[in-house]
Amino acid sequence: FTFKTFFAMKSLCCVSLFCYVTFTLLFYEIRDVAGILYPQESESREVKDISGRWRFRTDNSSSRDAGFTQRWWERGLEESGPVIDMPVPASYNDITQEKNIRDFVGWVWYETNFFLPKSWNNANTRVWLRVGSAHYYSMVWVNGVKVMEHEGGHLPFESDVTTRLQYVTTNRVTIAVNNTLTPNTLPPGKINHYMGRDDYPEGYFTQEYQFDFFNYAGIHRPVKLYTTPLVRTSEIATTYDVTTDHASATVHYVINITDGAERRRLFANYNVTVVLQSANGDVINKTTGGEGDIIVTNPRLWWPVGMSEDVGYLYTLVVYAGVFGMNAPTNTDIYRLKIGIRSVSVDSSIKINGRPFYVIGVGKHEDWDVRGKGFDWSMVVKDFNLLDWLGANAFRTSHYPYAEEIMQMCDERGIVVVDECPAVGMRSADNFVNKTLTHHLNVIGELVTRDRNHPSVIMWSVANEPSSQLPQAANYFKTVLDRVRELDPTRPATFVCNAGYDSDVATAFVDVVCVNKYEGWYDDAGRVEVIRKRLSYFLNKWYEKRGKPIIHMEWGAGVISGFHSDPSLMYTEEYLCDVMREHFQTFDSLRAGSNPILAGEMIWNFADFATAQATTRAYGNRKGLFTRHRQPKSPAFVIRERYRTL
Ligand code: BDP
Repeated sequence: FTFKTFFAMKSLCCVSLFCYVTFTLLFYEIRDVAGILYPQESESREVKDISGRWRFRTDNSSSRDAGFTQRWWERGLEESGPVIDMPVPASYNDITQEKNIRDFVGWVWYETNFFLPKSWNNANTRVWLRVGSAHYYSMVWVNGVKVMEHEGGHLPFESDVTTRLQYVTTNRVTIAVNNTLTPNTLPPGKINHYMGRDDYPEGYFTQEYQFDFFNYAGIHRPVKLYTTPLVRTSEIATTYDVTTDHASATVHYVINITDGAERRRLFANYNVTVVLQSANGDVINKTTGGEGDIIVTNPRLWWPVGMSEDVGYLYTLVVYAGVFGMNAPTNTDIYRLKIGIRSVSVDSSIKINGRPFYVIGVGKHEDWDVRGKGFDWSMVVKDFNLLDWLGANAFRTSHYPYAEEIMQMCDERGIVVVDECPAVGMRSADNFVNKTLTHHLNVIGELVTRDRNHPSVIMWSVANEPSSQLPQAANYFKTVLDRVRELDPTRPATFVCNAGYDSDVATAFVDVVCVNKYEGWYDDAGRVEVIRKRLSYFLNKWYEKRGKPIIHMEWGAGVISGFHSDPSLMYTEEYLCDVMREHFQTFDSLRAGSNPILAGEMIWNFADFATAQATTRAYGNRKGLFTRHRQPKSPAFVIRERYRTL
């Protein structure tokens, strides 16, 4: 199945009224998902980052509801109890010396104050409050008035707070965040109560989850205020057609213009001009209207690392939106979207711009010491430098959507992304129910609308290691994968599977089979001599079953930096080097030849990361090529040698 762009399909179908109507409906459906453009400054927009040192308190009441019964949002947080300093963005868990805060489950309260420039106080300006992400359920008040609620971590949410703001005095924003995971959240979890147990302290409970990373919580990404004119560009969706000889490309775009009452699609009243600029600002082409095509002759295509000398080339789509008749510059909203022109397709292999692309990458985490999952430019740039050092061309946003700034860097640096939903640890039947499904579909809507314009994203992953052998998983994943393709018919979609090739029922609906298997670790621990044969058998079985290209998404072994042994032993640096060499033999035999079945390899993991405490985890998961402090273990050099050669 080739992923021709939806727009190409639409024009092909013009001759048939039926098809035209069908695809037009789909076309409009794209608009119905509220996407959030990344806040950026322009001649019409200002951004004010209010992250920094906030006031913070955990709600230690036994039912964790004191904040609500005592209405903590109505006054300064200091007036209702003690507060401590808490950085934003950061997970709160590792900031203090308190075990209670590290392992806290329930509502925590954040608060800060800010002044606004008087220039923002005018009839043509709307002010938005935007939280980059908070884990997991959030409620937000401005000056004591509730302005929004959001379910789910890892994705942004925002609200028009124009009418809630004050210009003569300071403003107060209060954010309550709850990290509780239930069978129907993504990721799922459950609370275990020890009621009636005389051998546990009274009221004792624990949060359990079945994913392998620490459940960091708090406000993880920046909190920003930004302005727009009353009439603004609220969404942009772009897709591309590239001719096979690369001589020409078409950028298809759909723009949502929203007025002060949040009405959409009123293009007749608005004046929309769209200009495509080269990276150095030259005008390539321009057009008008809320939807349309821009032709680019001799386009500079977006290429990932290793496929061209010209990596990560980005054009800028400048969108001017104003109201007819009052088109003075002050009334015109200006938004600049960076785009990369490229096509993605899947037949017997994954193709970028029609050429086969072999994934050499890593599984990652947003995980750093002290700040947990809190966004931090130093760590982000360091990680990109390490990816470059390794020669990797890809990573998966295992196991949740990463910060938008990370996605932007992937676009610029030509790093391909498999963009993943936070559906990890769906291991029990009560995770596959309608309540979860509804939330899953919402999350997908938010993820796709947030990330659809990133050229680096070449595939959506809707889950990691669900129990896809359960009968109900078939319909569940068919529904979820259909939804992704409905929202974005231009990219392949998958989930990452660790069910047996003989028992899985859901990979029938994926475009690329993505599997996790730890030969020499969870399977045949310590027996590197069987890896080659077993791995090859396993991957061939998958190919026999589905006949689709395969990415080996997770493989690896735990290594404690500084442990050595010859012959190698599990947990030593030498052991992972041995495991790697055996894997490479099999990978090479399956990615070459007349019928290559392997489309890529991603080692688990880029760096050591924090997990829940467990007897199998010695100070976190140690499968990193790098330590948690980003220093290379010797296997990192083996991967570097391979990736740089490939
Ligand atoms: C895989 C999971 C990943 C774990 C890894 C491991 O997808 O999240 O961290 O195993 O055990 O099953 O290291």
